[in-house]
This record gives sequence, structure tokens and C-alpha cells, in this order.
Amino acid sequence: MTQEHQNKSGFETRAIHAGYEPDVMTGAVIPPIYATSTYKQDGVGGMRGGYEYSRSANPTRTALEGVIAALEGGERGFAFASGLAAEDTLVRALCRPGDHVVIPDDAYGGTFRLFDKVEQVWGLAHSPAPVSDVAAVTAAIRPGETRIVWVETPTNPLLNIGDIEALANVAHDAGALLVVDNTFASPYLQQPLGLGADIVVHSTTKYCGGHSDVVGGALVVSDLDMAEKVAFHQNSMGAVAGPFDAFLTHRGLKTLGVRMDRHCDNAEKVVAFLEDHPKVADVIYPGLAAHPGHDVAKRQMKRFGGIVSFRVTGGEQHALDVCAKAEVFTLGESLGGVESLIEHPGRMTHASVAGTDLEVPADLIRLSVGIETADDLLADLDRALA
Ligand code: P1T
Repeated sequence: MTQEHQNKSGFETRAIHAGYEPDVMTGAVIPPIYATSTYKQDGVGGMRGGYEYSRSANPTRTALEGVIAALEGGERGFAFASGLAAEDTLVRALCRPGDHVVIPDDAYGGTFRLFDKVEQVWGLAHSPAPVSDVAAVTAAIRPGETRIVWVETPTNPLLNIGDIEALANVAHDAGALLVVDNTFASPYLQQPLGLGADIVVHSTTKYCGGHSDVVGGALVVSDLDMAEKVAFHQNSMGAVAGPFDAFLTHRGLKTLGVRMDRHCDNAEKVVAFLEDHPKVADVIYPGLAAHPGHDVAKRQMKRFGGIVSFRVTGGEQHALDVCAKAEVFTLGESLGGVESLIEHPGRMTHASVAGTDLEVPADLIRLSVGIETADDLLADLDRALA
């Protein structure tokens, strides 16, 4: 698809066609898995299509990087071995020891651990702030030192909402960049670059891949200068997506739109069911009018996503029992696959923030609502809560 045609196309068309032209030699409609580490050169330096060595570039990965950039409306995309590999590469591309970063006070536990236990040792300071409170984020910024304001929206696992446009303004006023982790929304529901963010981060392990069969990460940047820095660090650090993983993630992206709509439909039904359940103390979902971030979410998201968090009436043991009893909801970490998952953030995905300001409630359960038959999901929750 030509760039001009691509720019005029709808989301689902770009998801299926952007970033790849049917193979010149064979007409293959789908990008082949280029399982090659190196490429024959036609004389020294005579590279075909710029391919030299697969850490630097591989055609299967190039196709994935093209489509994710097109879906986020960015200048260029980059695919990594995991979401955390993407995050680490970005931080080292943009920051230097002595810099400071504002991070969400309820980020994914692994993101917090990366800043707290790895980047801090490297000399990068961080301050947690609630992404839903623009004034608190502004207060956490250290003018002249803060290089990045890092936001997840919705956050993991408490589904707080950050106002991307307002946060971009406060970051830019202080000379910092706004990075948005768009994993929970996916580019189908939210496109942060169009709202003023500078870089989008994904754990493509989640909705982008969509089938729980591959771990991966991505960055999409809004300008060529940043693209050059990220490209240099991607190649220098080497945490790239391999061709088999890139193929699977690319295949997943083609159906992102239809999957996300069904995730949202099912999540809305699960929310309505939980709201009426006597053993549920609180349901957290940005689609609820009572959610404090509802109005902002409505403005910047197409729908409210497939993740639902809730607190039970009987404390931590009750939450653990519900997790253990569910059957259609599989007990496991991760999210965003076609199958429904249930987990206890305090003991599982967010165990790494226990004892810190970022600790999550012990009676909290997180659901990744899949695309199974909705009635089966409701019956399973009913049984698990009984
Ligand atoms: O697992 P990995 O692909 O490295 O991505 C890390 C990551 C980054 N950002 C967000 C918002 C995430 O949720 C994750 C990974 N999260 C889980 C594994 C989880 O179960 O929450």
C-alpha cells in the first residue's frame, strides 16, 4: 500500500495492509518468516534493500515495525524481544545518568522494578506520581532534570486514567518528553501520539499479539530525530524481536480491531454482573460513569477496554479463593489474549511492588476478559464467587 493510500485508510485496513507489499518474487501475501541471521552482499557493502545482519534489520521484523507505526500514527516503529526490553532501550536512548523520570504510582510491577532496581543503579532517579492527577505529576517534575514523564493509561492494575493531552503539555513546558505505555488500550482504542505524546510503548505480548503465544515489545516514535536515537540503541543493545516472534505479533495485529470490540463487549457484561454481586465490594472499570477518570477516558479512548479489576468483600483469602475456583478464567499472569485470565496482582504481577508506595490492595482481583461466549464467563464468575 502506498504511503498516500495508507494515510487515507481506516484502522482495520492499515492493520491488514500497512508495512508490507506482497513479495516481489513470489507474490506471497503474508510476510515470510526470514529465518536468517545474515544476507549475501553483492560485493562489499552491496546490500539488497539495506539488509546486512538480522540484529540491525530483518524483513519479517520490518513488516511488523511498519504496521505498528501505521496503527499508532507515528514516524517509525521498533519491535523488541519483550515490553521491558523496549522500555530499557528507550530509557537508555533518551536519558543519561543524573537525569530524572516521573513514573506512575501504579505502573506494571515489572516497569517499576526496571526503574527502581536497574535504571536507578545506572544513575537515573525516579519519582512516582498518580497519572490521574495532573497537578501531582507537575509537582513531581524537576525542571532541568526530568527527561521523561512516563504514563500508563489505563494503569495496571488499578485502571487509573491519565489525561494524555494535559500531561503532554506539562511535560513539554518543563522540557521533558511524554512516554505513554499504551498496552492496556492498544492502538485500536487510543492513539497517544495524536494527543501530543512523544513516544508510545507496548508490551505486544498483550492485545497486539492477542493470542498468548508470543512475548514482545514495541516503541513508536513521533519524529525522525528520536527514531535515529532509538534505532541506534536497538541495534547497539540488541534486544530485538526475532523473525518467528515478529511473524506471530504481525498476524495478531491484523485482527486487533475485531478482537478489541469483542473484548470490550464482554468486559461491559462482566462489569454489569459484578456490580450487582453481593460479594463484590468495588468494581473498577473506566467505562463506569462513577469511575473518576471516566470523562477523560471517554474523550481519549474509543471504548474502555477488556481489563476489569474488582475488590471482594472477604479480604485477601477471599480473593485468593475466587482466583483458585475460576475455571473458564484461567489463573495466570499476563492479559490481552483471546482467552480470559484471572489473577491476584498483590501476589502475582505486582509482587515486586509489595512494601513500597505502589503496593496494591490485597483483596484486588484483575480480570483480562477474553472473547469467549459471555454467558460462560458470567457463569464461571458466579461459581467462583459463591
Ligand atoms: O512482559 P513484557 O512483554 O516485558 O511487558 C511488560 C509490560 C509493560 N507494560 C505493561 C502495561 C504491562 O502490563 C507489561 C506486562 N504485564 C504483565 C505481564 C501483566 O500480567 O500485567
